[in-house]
Amino acid sequence: MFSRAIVRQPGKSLVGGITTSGLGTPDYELALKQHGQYIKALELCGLDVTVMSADEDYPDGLFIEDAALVMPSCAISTRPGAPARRGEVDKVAIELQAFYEQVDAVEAPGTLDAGDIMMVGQHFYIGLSERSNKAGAEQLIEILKVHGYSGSTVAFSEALHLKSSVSYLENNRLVITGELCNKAIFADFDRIEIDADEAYAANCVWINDRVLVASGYPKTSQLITNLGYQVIELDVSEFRKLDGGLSCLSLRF
Ligand code: CIR
Repeated sequence: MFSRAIVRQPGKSLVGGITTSGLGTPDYELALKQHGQYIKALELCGLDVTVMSADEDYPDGLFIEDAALVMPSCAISTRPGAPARRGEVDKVAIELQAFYEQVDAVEAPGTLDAGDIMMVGQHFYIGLSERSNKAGAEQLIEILKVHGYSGSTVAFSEALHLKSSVSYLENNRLVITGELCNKAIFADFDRIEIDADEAYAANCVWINDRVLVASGYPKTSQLITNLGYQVIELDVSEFRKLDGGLSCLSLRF
């Protein structure tokens, strides 16, 4: 169960965020509104939400998930793969110091975006992507071991982050799409496979037996509802324009 979340407000500079989507420039006012609805959904799931103010120097700073890995007993600052995002981690680490005695950190030459890290109980799957390299994953695994956790790597190429294409719903269940469906490392999970036309919705978020799902993906929403979860649909159109999804918008612990 999670009890807390940290989010970071979008700044006006989000219009200059990194993107490959080709979906156009995000609308700041609409992004703020969608972000507010996201916070309300986290609260509905029972979380105490800390809202960090926007930092205009970092257009992608609202995608706070990438800046740190948080779990019950420790927190780890990442070293984002995109140089323009590297400075995001400092203020997030300061915020985390309110909740953790110590915040560990991934260092150069390692790079790691926490959107590439999926927690399954005591084990962490770490995506090797354009953003997260082997050195970053190896450092993370060493830090995790100290805290009693384990980690393994998964190479992929089709998506920005590992969790763009796979989400853990607890109970040994994965929502999964694309090339990850064929990875042996995920073969023993019960898998909800998402068709290519709804691939974006594979990034969903389990929080205390509710699941946040992007609105506009009815097949995915129905599949997850059929398994007994309470689905909360949220419009994240403005974040999608920057290749971001639901999980990227918060740290949950
Ligand atoms: C980026 O390219 O870094 C941002 N525009 C999107 C980050 C999305 N984060 C995530 O999937 N965890």
